[in-house]
Amino acid sequence: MKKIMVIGASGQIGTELVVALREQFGHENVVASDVKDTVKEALKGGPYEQVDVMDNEALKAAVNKHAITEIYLLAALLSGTAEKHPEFAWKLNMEGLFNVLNLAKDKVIKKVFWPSSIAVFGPNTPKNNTPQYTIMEPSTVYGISKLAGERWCEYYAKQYDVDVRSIRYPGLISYTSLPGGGTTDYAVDIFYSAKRNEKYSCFLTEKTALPMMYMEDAIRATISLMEAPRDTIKIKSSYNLGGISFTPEEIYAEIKKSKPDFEIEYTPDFRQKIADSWPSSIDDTDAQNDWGWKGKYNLEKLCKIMLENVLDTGINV
Ligand code: AKB
Repeated sequence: MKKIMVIGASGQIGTELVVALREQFGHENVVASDVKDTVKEALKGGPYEQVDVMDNEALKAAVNKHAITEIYLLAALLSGTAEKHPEFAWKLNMEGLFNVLNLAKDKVIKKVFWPSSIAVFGPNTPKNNTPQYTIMEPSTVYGISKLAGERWCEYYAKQYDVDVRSIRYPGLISYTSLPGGGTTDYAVDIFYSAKRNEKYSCFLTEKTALPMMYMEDAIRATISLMEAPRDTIKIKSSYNLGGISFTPEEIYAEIKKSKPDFEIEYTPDFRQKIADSWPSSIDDTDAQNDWGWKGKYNLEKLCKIMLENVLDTGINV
């Protein structure tokens, strides 16, 4: 019997993932969990546990209470925030992972999903169509924690036979829940300004191309990877996932087709350096070949849905 726990359920990915998993596997079989004591409206359709993933005993108690078999671990500090709080970012991103991997090593749970990121790449990585295996050398705290996490995932898979699966997410774009503290967040923020008819002040330059993905694609990729037969998952560290690649100038031009008066200015801040160290586009051939990955959303489709659905008040749920 599958019993899933999503840790970091109140975040941008977690909120939509919980909803999608509950639809697929039954509301009672998906426990949303977060460090927050207030439960978001979108998460109220099933069980909720307030847990700090760094508190190993509390985590174990919640896992035992619900007889959890699979954990999706999404609690993490993203790139921008991690630069401001490097030690805490390292602690949260690594301790949480160890606590969950050890539950799988001890056979308390059967399967783990852990998100990596395009942040594992660095300034010396080939920028275009970045391959699965290449120079890494991340230059951000977040990227360093993600690359270390990937190495540990592979180690636990090979040494302890842990079934851990991972994706290197590009920037994720959605309207139900806001991202927090990432470098790719501009591609979400811009829609709220467009909706409010406000000029958008972009913290990256107009020519900064980054890999991005609409959330529905990311959720589908995540669940497909977790549901794929174990022997098809050849990469135990983390799979490249490409999505679509665009610049602030390109997304602005696409939004302007529906909002001709929309204005933008470019005021790059500390996140420009982070973005400059990341790939512009990603080669995800391995994900396509191993577990049949195929994205559905292009920039035009993504902009249409975002403009139709973002609320000018900010968060939708
Ligand atoms: C960030 O910008 O930090 C994240 C990511 C690419 O992992 N969205």
